[in-house]
Amino acid sequence: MITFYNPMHRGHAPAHEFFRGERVPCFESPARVDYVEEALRARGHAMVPPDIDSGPVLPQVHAPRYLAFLQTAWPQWLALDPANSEVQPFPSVWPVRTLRSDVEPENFIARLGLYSMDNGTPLAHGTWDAAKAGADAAASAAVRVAQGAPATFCCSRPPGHHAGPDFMGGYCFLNNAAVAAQVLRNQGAQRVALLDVDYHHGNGTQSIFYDRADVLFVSIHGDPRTEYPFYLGHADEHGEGPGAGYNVNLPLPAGATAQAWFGALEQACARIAAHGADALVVSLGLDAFEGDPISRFALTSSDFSRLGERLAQLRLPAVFVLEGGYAAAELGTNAVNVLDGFGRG
Ligand code: OKP
Ligand code: ZN
Repeated sequence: MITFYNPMHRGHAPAHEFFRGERVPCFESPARVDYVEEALRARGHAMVPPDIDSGPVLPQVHAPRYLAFLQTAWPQWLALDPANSEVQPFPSVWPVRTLRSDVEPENFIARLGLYSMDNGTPLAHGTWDAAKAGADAAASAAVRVAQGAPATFCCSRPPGHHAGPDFMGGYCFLNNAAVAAQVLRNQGAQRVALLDVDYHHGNGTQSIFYDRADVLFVSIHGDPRTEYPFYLGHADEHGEGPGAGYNVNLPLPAGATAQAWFGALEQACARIAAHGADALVVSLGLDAFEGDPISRFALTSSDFSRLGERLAQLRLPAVFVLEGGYAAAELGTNAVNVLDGFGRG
């Protein structure tokens, strides 16, 4: 399977995040993608750099003022104090309910809060370049499928599915899967199905397409009553306006078995088949793995092969986009098991 990698990902390497009130090393590390690249190489998958600029597509899925902030955030942070090159900025105040988000504050940390859903998404000097190259890789993977490739893979970090129309969050900055779906639409697909199998609900992707019927969003994830992102991902979120009926959430309780997970996958596949899509985008998080350090599902490495085989039965051209998965040493095996299962199926 042709794979577009992100040549800039290593520049996004923040040192720590907050976890239970303490600073801990980032779970979302450059090593993750190293393991995936190693498995791709070992199993004979071609890897090429992105060849499409996502610049024209980004404003179709993100607000211009968010893109403007994100692109210049690090230089603005340094302009406050050159010593900030060694300091990670974190938001500390957010415009929840009753507070105004239409006026951009001048204060940098206040703007960072305006454009963030959590304090768990650290920025580093290379964040914009890494996120932009990742979006380019997603756009490239989608164009290749639009041109007739049966399937492509976007091997990139940071992930994207928590990034909403105008905010970052959950280690995500630009929504790569949304970029891929939008590119498929721009290239002539009338209907696209977007399946998110990451353990965490893809709140950003859901919100980007919530009022649209052309992109069906289906997600299998840990119940947000107990799992991140907590404030979205419930089963009663069906879409709105023209998008009513085109959003499907299949939350499962933390601790759900692989059997329950594959039951939800059958429901997802039935809805996707009914959509009459021209193409499929898969937000491929591998954190439903039994060994994931921050998630609580129980898929084994061979279950990921079964997932790929089942998705192949949809008989749709597919763009796979890497999302989460924090058992880094097993991430390559698990990701490529899905891709090879799809290739066999
Ligand atoms: C991203 B993806 C908070 C730690 C929790 C949220 C998990 C983000 C998962 N300080 N971080 O969907 O794999
Ligand atoms: Zn996740």
